[in-house]
Amino acid sequence: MPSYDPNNIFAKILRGELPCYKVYEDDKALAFLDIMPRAPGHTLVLPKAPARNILDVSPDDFAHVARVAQKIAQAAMTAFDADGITIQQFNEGAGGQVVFHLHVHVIPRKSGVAMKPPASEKEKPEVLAAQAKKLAAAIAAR
Ligand code: DGP
Repeated sequence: MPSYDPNNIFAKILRGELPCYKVYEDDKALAFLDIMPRAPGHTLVLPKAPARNILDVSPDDFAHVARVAQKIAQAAMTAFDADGITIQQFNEGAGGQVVFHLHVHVIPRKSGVAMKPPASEKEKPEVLAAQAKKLAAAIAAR
């Protein structure tokens, strides 16, 4: 497996070198909206520690990311009036991974509404900003 590249786009977001629509942060994890959402509220949860994917992440960091993903899924059910949640997590190119800092996708779903294809369309900044505010408030209220 290739080694971790500290110049991947999510590493730059974690260092504050690039912006994001943040919904949650603690000492070990950061969560922000996917800018090419497959459904409204599509969120990415990352460990702060460098990890390429499930193959090299520490079990404790992965467990913490899972805890944060659950918190976000529960909040997203109300914030986006969702009927369900899809969780996705890809590993290496062959596994569908495009950005090589581990991340878990939390995707709110409505009954009968298909997800858009991966990375198909950039959402408008004002829409993402409003959604991030709404989801962050729902997480903080839990
Ligand atoms: P994957 O590695 O296959 O899990 O896909 C990466 C996801 O990251 C994809 O859904 C699109 C999203 N994405 C790509 N670039 C950026 C970015 O600069 N900011 C944010 N927030 N999301 C991004």
